[in-house]
Amino acid sequence: MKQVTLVLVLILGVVFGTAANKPGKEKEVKIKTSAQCDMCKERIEKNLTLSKGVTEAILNLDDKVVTVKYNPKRTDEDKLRKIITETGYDADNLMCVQSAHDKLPSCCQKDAEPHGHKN
Ligand SMILES: [Cu+2]
Repeated sequence: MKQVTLVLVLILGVVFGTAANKPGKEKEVKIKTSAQCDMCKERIEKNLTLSKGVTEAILNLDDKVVTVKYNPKRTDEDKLRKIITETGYDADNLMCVQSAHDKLPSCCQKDAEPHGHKN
């Protein structure tokens, strides 16, 4: 009986272990930002793409939502949001890092009039 249990545990371990280790298991997250224009879009996408574990970042200026594809083993949603706030933008309910925000061109700051982008 003991042996049967042991074998079962081993089989379960192999099954779950393989499922968890599937290569290329990418995750996707949508994060709302305070981007204003194409320069913001580029800035945010670049900083995200250059960070560890991110394979793709695409910001949609219509709804200011950036869609990030990432490797969950190398990064996580909180880190991604932190990168955005450190770039000077809000990320979901996280406020931007004020000093980073103040360094942005005035047209990119949050109180700027909407500009440069046509729907
Ligand atoms: Cu901008």
